[in-house]
Amino acid sequence: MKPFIIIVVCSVLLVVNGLMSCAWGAEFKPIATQKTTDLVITLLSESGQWSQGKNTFVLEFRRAATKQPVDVGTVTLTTNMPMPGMAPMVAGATLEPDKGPGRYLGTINFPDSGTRQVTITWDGPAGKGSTRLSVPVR
Ligand SMILES: [Cu+2]
Repeated sequence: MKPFIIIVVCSVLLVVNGLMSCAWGAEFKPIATQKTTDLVITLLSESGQWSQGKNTFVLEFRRAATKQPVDVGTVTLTTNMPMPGMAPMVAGATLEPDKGPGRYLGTINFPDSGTRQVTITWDGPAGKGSTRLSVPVR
């Protein structure tokens, strides 16, 4: 009887463990990485790219020297696409702090594809700064 109980307990533990890694382990792939003097800023999403329509993503700030997450306080992300003969197409992200320092959850909506000039700003314990990068929307 005892080995049977052990097998049952082990099976239950395996199943529970599997379920938890599914819920927590949603793998995020990098969309783009930007280095500043002392920060590494990474945009991530499940697909590893931005596409036309609504996107959810993660924005992560790490200390360049140690690769440790760093709390940067208030963060903004805006995008701009210059279009010939038209007003530039501007879209901003909604960002909220995620679990843990230096990690933000964002949503942004792109009406069309094309490369965006992305401006990220931060203002908080790690100082005040901004950076720009190009990110394609597919
Ligand atoms: Cu456009």
